[in-house]
Amino acid sequence: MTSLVRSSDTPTPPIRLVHLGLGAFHRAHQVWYTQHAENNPQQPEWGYASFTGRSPRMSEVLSPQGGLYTLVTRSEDGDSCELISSLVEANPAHNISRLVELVASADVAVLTLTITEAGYHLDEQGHLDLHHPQVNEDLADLRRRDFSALRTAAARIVVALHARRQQSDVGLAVMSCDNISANGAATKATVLGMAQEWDPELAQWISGNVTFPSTSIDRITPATEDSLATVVEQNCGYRDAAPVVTEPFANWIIRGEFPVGRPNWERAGVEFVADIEAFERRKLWLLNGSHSLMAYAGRSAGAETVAQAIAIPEVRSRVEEFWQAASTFLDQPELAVPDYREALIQRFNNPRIEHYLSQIGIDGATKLRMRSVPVIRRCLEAGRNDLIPGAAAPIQAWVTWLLQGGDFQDTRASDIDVALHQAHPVQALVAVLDQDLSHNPDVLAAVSSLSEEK
Ligand code: CS2
Repeated sequence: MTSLVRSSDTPTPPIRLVHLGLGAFHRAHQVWYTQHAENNPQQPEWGYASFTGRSPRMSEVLSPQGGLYTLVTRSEDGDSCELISSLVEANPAHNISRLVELVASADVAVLTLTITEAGYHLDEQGHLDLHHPQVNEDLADLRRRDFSALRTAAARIVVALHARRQQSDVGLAVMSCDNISANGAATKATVLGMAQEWDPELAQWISGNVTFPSTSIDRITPATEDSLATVVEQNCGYRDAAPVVTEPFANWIIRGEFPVGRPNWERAGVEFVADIEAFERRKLWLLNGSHSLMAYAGRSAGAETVAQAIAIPEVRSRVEEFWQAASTFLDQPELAVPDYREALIQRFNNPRIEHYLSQIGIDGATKLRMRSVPVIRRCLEAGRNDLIPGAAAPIQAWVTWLLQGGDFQDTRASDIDVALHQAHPVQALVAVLDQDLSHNPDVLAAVSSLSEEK
């Protein structure tokens, strides 16, 4: 059987988009949307050069295929396969000189990011965390002008923008596609925070030339399993070393400016809106919040996947309780929350998407701060303390999981470890998420209700 390679017949667009965080989600979402946005698929105009996260594996596997891969869209009824060709270069994260070279070019119009919630290194106030060791190490490297081993996305972007200013002196859109509320503002905070510390003049140039659009992004995309290659072989008759599986549903909402152009993403169904916050909250709270809740409550009840978790009546009713609290603060009619909730249940129920709870459970300390803490805050502001048990359900499930000795993979693992060994671990764990809430008796009661203090 032949292997997948990019031949001279394959439409190959010029590189005009750069991405940090080349994982399955990027390939099922931004690259797929970009391919579908082309006016003439035979002469595509927008190609992606993307950089991996920490592991270089994806660039090793995709490079021999010239960036080509198969997207398998998996519905309850079956699979459909599509060859994606809009990714034209797959680089390892450590190839910083290539990143700088690409971003310095005026041909590149947009830099997109999926660097995970923890990759922004923001503190509770939403500023760049200057106490974080990696931020400090990067600042030291920037000051001695050694750019070869920069660790944080912020420092890499700042160095690339520095080169763009020198070489092209034209603007750029830097657009987060991570599950963070106000992700445009978060990106601006991390990039400008780093630039300000290193080179205030560059920070000023960035403020005047670079935009940070906000997005709400959605497509459930589990980690690829080995068996997917066989599905592709059977359906397409070639061997693909890097296929991706995703659900039929896809959504992308954007607010912001693109100073030097962008693909015609509307053509592929992207919505451009003037006000994005409510849409962001709907997605982050209802989908991601309940995902995190299931990641811990589901595993405590013996489930391994989302479909298994939502089928357990106690887990489902905790999800409904959380949604009830969150929906109270999502009352604009255009959000159509009842329909959205119903559609979520169907998406979660898709038995052919094996979305592992352990994958969703990674980095809970950062995710819950964005998915559950804001709902609790809304309850407190509105004096609706009766809703706190629902709003805090994801945190309660996380605390219970940790106190039961459940495993965890978290960039804040050392903070969690310290909290678990305190005299009052429940309170200490809540403090890992939010100091203020850890002093609130209603929140502590809600979080402790089923978890046992050691
Ligand atoms: C999930 C998300 O892993 C997680 O934290 O909640 O990746 C989720 O599947 C996507 O945001 C869906 O769009």
